Amino acid sequence: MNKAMFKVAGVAVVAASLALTGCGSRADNTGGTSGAKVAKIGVMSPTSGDLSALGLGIRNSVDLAVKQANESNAIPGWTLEVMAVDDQATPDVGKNAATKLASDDQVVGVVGPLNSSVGQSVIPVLAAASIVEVSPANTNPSLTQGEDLANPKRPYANYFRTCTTDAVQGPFAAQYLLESGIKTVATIHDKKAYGQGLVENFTSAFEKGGGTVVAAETINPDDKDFSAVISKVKAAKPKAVYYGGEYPQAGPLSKQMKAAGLDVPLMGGDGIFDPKFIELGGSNGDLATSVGAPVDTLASAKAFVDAYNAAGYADPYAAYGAYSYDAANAIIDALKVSLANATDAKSARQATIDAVGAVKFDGATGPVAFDQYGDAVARVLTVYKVTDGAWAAEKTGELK
Ligand code: ABU
Repeated sequence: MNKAMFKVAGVAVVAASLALTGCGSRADNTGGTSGAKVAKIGVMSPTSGDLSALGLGIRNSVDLAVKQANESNAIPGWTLEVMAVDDQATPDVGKNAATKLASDDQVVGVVGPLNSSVGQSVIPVLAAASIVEVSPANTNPSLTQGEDLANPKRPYANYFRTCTTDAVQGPFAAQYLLESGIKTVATIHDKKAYGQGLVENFTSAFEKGGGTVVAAETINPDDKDFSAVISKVKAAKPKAVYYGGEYPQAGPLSKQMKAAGLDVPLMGGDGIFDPKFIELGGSNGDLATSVGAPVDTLASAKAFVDAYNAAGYADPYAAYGAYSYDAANAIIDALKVSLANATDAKSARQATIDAVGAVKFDGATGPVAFDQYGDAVARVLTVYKVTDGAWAAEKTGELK
């Protein structure tokens, strides 16, 4: 990383202090104002392990938003710092990292995590400390609406997200396949909160639309050999396989499917939308949905993309960078209100939760605001297809 210095402060916890760029004499080495009070925005994502391609983009994008806020003196009298923690895509590690964030009195908000299963263990910890949390990537609907989606009830008032949910993403994929003439699919998921929930949402919409799920199988997230499940699925003769999970399993699964003679597209959700999917075995014709419109084509995201590239981060912003940048800016917008008359960061935590609920601005991904559950009001998705060895956008829109 070029412009941010990350200091190890524990096994899975990294404190980030932002490098100074062009702030003149009033700025100290965090990019903020000398002598100002400090408030920290935590960012939790997997920055090590096989999901780090997504997690590093989340971390860097929050770093960028905070750096820009300091440079513009967005909150007079306050300097913002980033406290980045690595959850390793693991619920227990995330829970410990959340405890570390909550025990730092200067932490007033957290962006993250990536994984819905990590969110399940992190949200209660941050809720107990009255710390606002805005995820750019958790798509499991139960996190905001509870387990009974027919009777939605918000479980935690401190939790928001800038991405849409699998209650939209699963049906969007089902609609795409049905409209493409694919009426029979097999489903496979990894038994995690995201994968299972995505397949459930896909299945009900696919069947409602007249499709048939001819096989429904599961794998374990640490499996490497999928031959047993592939032979069961192949016998059911599906025209596509819909996979709920992430790219570290989906890439090899696609490769092994084709090698076993099951030469049909694998389709997944945002968890497989990364170049790593293709590196790991995904091939031409495979499909993914992901949240939002393609960032590189969005006029609203141009300033973010230009600033991210200019900052020289070593890793791409990836699938959730723009959503992370918007999540951080939602918290920063709220801090303009909650820190205005605060004597210290901790005393502003509850006011920050309240203020995030009221934010409304044009972000990199489009309009940013939250509904009564803490869900994003924006519900745009894109279908991507692997074409000539790279992801290419096929269709962008909202669920009809
Ligand atoms: N939304 C895709 C990957 C993250 C999750 O578990 O929700």
